[in-house]
Amino acid sequence: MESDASSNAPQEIAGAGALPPAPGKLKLYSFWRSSCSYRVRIALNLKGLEYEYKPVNLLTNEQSDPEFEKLNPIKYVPALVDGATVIADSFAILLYLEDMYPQHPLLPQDPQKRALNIQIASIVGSSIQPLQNYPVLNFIEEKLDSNEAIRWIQHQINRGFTALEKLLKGCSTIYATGDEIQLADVFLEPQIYGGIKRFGIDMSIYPVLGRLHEAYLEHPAFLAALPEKQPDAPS
Ligand SMILES: N[C@@H](CCC(=O)N[C@@H](CS)C(=O)NCC(=O)O)C(=O)O
Repeated sequence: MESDASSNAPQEIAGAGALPPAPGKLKLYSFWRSSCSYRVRIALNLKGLEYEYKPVNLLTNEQSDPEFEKLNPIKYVPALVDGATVIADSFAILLYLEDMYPQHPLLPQDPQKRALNIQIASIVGSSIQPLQNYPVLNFIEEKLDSNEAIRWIQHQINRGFTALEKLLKGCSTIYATGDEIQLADVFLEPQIYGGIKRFGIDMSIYPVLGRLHEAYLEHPAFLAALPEKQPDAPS
């Protein structure tokens, strides 16, 4: 990990807020292939916010670097530093960005639509992604083998995608909950993209999700956030 976390992370860091404001460019601690980091990159792009990319290599365990642990005690990417404010966890970061930088709102005012956005975000963020995270995979690989690990992930993703497809049945808008990109989309695309590219998920059985995926791949905010376009992606 590039180590300027210490200079940007005051000693009392304990989460968002509290510290005196210090102007500065946003810094995103990210790993190119991390779907949680990908969510935040999309939102930063949508909101037109410039940021400095701080790579954290999960394959060499840089998330366990004590300097990074000061930013996120649970040792996951992403983490965002905004002046003296440090926030980790993609959901918390997205809500913070929504409050601080309201341009291109991600959460609709309409209560039903807002709840649907949060439900979709939650399915991806709580009921799919944590089940495919490295500690889970490594555990299954160690106890069983890598084939079982991939079968486990595919099962969990298919279970989640089946629910999402039902939830979005009849969706006729450009994006998941309307003709503007909203929170649901920011969660959906990194999960769909990783499902296809890393875990070989067959999207032909998810026509709505498949159509949304194509729409996302035409949007500049999503294109610029693609894993392979990040500075730490292998060339
Ligand atoms: N709820 C957290 C989850 C973060 C998370 O699981 N990050 C993964 C990458 S997508 C990670 O850092 N994994 C490293 C590890 O498991 O050691 C969020 O949304 O930010």
